[in-house]
Amino acid sequence: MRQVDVFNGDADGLCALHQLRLALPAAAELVTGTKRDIKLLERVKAGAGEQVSVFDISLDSNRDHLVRLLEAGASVEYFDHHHAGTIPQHPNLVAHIDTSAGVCSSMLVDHCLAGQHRRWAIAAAFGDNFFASARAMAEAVGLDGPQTEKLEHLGEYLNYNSYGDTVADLHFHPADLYGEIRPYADPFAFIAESEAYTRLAAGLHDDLGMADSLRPMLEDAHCAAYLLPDAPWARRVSGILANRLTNSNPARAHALLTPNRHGAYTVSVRAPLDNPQGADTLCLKFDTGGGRAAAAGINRLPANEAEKFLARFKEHFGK
Ligand SMILES: [Mn+2]
Repeated sequence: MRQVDVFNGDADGLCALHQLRLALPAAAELVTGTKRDIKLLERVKAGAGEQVSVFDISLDSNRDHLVRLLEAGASVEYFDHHHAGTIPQHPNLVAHIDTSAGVCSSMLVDHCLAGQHRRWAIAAAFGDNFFASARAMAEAVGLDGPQTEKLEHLGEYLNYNSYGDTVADLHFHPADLYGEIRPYADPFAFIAESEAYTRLAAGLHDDLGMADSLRPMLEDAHCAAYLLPDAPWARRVSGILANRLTNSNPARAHALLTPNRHGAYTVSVRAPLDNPQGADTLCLKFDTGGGRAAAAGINRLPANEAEKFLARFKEHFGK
């Protein structure tokens, strides 16, 4: 049977797919992109007797094409934790969707596989910045501190590779990065042996070094905003930088603005870790905004709306 695997190019998308294919191998066609390329189902053609598996992209953002595929007779299996809206009722759709805080797509696959490849789900939860979930799973499977820390780094590096304006900004096309992890059932073997792992670790280290000299354009006790330069390193590191700033200043909300190829800004917003609410409602006030309560973004903030955004950001999180 023809199989198409459609996945977000971040740690969660990769690890969700990887777990399922370790358990149920299939020679699949791959459809993926950068973290923000979420309208992936529009690229898929499939019909009767064909199977599409989808990992870690919002159903709501792909609804029309999901319905198109189902009506064409394809079977679709869907794993996701982003805003879904109403889930279409169709006999050919199996939806594993849970938008609860602290649940990522890889944890939904892990649940279906009864924990068969849980270490990859732990890395993914770290990648999505769900530290409490990741640590709880690590404890449950008896990993020690150093092992847990290795999976934390793995999740962060895989996630780091997904940020960019286009796949040209990334160290690896996410489909190629999946090819690198695919031979490894054991994430610790991937960490020890893979050159891809070493390259991502070095890349993140270099990009964070470049970010060291950044100073906030807005900063108080409740929020801070940074403007990044128009450079591939800045587009790659923005998401990781946002997570790191959030983890080291848990009472503060953060916003990062990075110039993109549309002459606009790509915006990453993180709600305070201590009260992870409201990032999505702020971003949804802007045309291309979306995301989750704790972490959201705006894909194309027109340059002339930057000031308006900063004012709204300050107002939204400033008390
Ligand atoms: Mn995710």
